[in-house]
Amino acid sequence: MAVDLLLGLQWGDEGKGKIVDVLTSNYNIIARFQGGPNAGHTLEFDGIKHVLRTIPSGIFHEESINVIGNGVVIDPVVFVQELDGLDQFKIDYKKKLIISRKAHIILPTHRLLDAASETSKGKAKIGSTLKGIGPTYMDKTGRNGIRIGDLEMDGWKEKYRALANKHEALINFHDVDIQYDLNEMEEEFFTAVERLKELTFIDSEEYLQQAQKSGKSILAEGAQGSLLDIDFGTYPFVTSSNTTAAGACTGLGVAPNQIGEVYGIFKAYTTRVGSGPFPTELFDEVGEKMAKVGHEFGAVTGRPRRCGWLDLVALKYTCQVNGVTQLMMMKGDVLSGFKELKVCTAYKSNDKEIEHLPYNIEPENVTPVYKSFPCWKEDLTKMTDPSQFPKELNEYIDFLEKELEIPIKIVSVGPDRTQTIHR
Ligand code: 2SA
Ligand code: MG
Repeated sequence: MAVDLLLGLQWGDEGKGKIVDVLTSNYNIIARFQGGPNAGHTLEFDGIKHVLRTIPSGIFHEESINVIGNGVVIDPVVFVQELDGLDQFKIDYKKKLIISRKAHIILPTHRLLDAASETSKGKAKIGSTLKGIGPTYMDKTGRNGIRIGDLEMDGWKEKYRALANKHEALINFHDVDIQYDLNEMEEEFFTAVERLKELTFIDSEEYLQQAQKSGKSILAEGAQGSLLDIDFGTYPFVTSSNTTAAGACTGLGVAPNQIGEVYGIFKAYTTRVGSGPFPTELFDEVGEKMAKVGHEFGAVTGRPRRCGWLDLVALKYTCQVNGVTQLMMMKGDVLSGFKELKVCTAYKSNDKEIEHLPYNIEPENVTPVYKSFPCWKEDLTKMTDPSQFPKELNEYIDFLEKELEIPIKIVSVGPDRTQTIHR
């Protein structure tokens, strides 16, 4: 059976956690392939809200196996906090959570390096979540990293010490004032590692190939969004992994011809946390209303998210890079009662209208060109069927489908599992 993918098409926080949770009953295995505890996947059901960071969003389902693939970076300290969270709900994660030996480990000094690097950049900072993501992937590509499989071998602590010492020298090199107690951080880290070692480590590429052969269905769960992709995102204001479809191949060991459906998730408007260009960003009360009604705050850091209109130029680009086959529109309910809606259909750049995403989308190079729509007034949150959709919402959906040439199969009308409408 093919491996289906679920990806965010904007700058993250599109609602991937919720949709994986909704789709999980169709899949035997849910696998994460990139990113790490910088992700915050929010799931809501039975009146409780859960935020997952490294653990795949299938963990709450009785039957599904959850795989953390080789492309993921794991912070044992955060991971154990996540396990503690699951303990409260009596989730038997020892049975349904498995980790690739090839996944890299975030060390305490990676977190410090992240902070030192960001502080030294001053105003030019990336707006990192400070979880040590960038430095860990740097050590991966620099061939210095420590992997989950190392924990099963003798001598990994020496390797750890050598790397941590090097990191300390690098932190000093940044010459910034960060306060920390490394001994305390290491104690917490080594304790967490012991707990992590109670879980099952596997060669996940082999596991997933065998699972496919035996007819198991697999859903790969993306983290962050396509515009944060290290190659195709708004570099350098991106994360350090490939968040696009290709990342699932390298992050799980799945071949390109084994990919089936590519589900692309987008919000009916756009949000972004952290720094970097955002052509359709709103700085007025309309943007404030989106943030307020949509509860647009970072699931991990609590940072307020920047809000703006839907950017179709960017969305077309990410649909293309990912080969999206089905779309899911989230948070249309947030826009109910807005005076009007706008969609950016092109950019004005050097006095020309362009419809592709150019290299530079900083404000000095592009100005959005908008098409306006009347907005729906009805509360969507109680709706259960597309036949109840107001005319204006249908018009909005039809327009987007026509422009993107991909069907919108799910419309989400609220955070809860049940507030999901299939078309
Ligand atoms: P990093 O930490 O090095 O990956 O940060 C680099 C950029 O990537 C952005 N980024 C994110 N954007 C949206 N959501 C993310 N996850 C959390 C959430 C974020 C939070 O789901 O709410 O709680 O603040 C996420 N992770 C990374 C980040 O803002 C930088 O622009
Ligand atoms: Mg999130």
